[in-house]
Amino acid sequence: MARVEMYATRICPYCSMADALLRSKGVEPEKTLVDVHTEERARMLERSGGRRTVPQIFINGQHIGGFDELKALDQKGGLDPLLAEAAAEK
Ligand SMILES: N[C@@H](CCC(=O)N[C@@H](CS)C(=O)NCC(=O)O)C(=O)O
Repeated sequence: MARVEMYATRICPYCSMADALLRSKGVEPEKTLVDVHTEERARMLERSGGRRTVPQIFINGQHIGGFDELKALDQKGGLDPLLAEAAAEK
């Protein structure tokens, strides 16, 4: 099973939609709430190449983008194979 990370905030409709899509695939994303843990926002910007909106989603460390990109990836059939990839051993 892949490791799915999601930078989010507590009130965020796009985060909720991303969460629902991932859960529909049986995946529970590891959430980092950047409005609670504000020090993590800099890390999100660094990892996402400067993207400021939430969510920012990573699958096995690969930056996917926000909800729109996640949904587009699913619609072209690319999400399921990524989610099926095992997370790298740490
Ligand atoms: N196209 C983006 C839209 C994300 C978005 O607008 N998120 C809102 C929160 S739900 C946000 O970050 N707003 C703050 C901002 O635009 O700076 C996606 O699909 O993720």
